[in-house]
Amino acid sequence: MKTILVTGASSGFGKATSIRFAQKGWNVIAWARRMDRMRDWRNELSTEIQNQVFLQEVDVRDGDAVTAALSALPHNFQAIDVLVNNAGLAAGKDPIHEASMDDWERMIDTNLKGLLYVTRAVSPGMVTRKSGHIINIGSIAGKESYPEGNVYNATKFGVDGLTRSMRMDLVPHGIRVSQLCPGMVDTEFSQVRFHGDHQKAKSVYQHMQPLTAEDIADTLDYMISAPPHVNIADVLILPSAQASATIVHRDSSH
Ligand code: NDP
Ligand code: 8X3
Repeated sequence: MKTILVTGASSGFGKATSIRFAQKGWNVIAWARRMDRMRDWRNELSTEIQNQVFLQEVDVRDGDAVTAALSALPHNFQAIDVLVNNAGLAAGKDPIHEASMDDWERMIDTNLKGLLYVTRAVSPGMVTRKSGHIINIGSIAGKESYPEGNVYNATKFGVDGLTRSMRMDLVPHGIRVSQLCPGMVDTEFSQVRFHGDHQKAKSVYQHMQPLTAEDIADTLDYMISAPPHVNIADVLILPSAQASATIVHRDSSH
């Protein structure tokens, strides 16, 4: 049985991907800070599938907690075949001269340092086993900057650069490293970005059809299911109404 570790599994892409792989018969290790949210979706699975899902309360910004969580895995969850580095956020959307430094710290600590801590802890086992697949969740924000994207852009450009270098480091060890870069997807992302301002969050997707978390789970499934000699290295996925980070066709019929 294969094992996947998904970070940021309490919501959005991470939740949809964890459910998808549990339903496909994989062992799923699901990490997030909100255990109640992960228990909620696990409880909705059939009893048999529930046993394939191992939940752990982990803040990826805490390197010691990451290492401790891996050490606490039951024997049958220890050989991780696939790591999806998904935990992340945008905090704020403000011009550089006005933005909050607390927001900056949260984004840098989660999107970059958290991804690094998890990768550093999981990849040695993959090297020993000479197999594995690491998928980093980047963003269109890591391909193009946009006004007021500043530090979020910087973290996702960082993920893009890291993905390429990680691929070089791990290619001799039979490990695939890929990146999935979505455009607009309707999850809790915008609520988090706008600090719980539901109106602002809603306006992001007004009069257009965004992607769903299930669209992202589909794409991850496709990337992970490719034959072992195929590495789908870098995917940019956009809603059909989005042409770039800043060009979105809005139509009042939506
Ligand atoms: P959600 O806000 O719905 O989910 C984010 C997940 O990340 C939650 O499960 C949250 O769990 C987890 N998370 C945040 N901080 C931490 C932390 N310190 N430790 C552990 N887990 C954490 O957003 P999405 O599903 O949309 O976002 C997932 C990823 O996709 C992010 O990296 C985001 O940047 C990226 N992305 C999103 C896009 C979008 O339009 N939605 C587009 C492109 C990329 P908890 O709070 O319980 O810890
Ligand atoms: C999330 C998509 O365009 O808000 O990464 O940066 S965007």
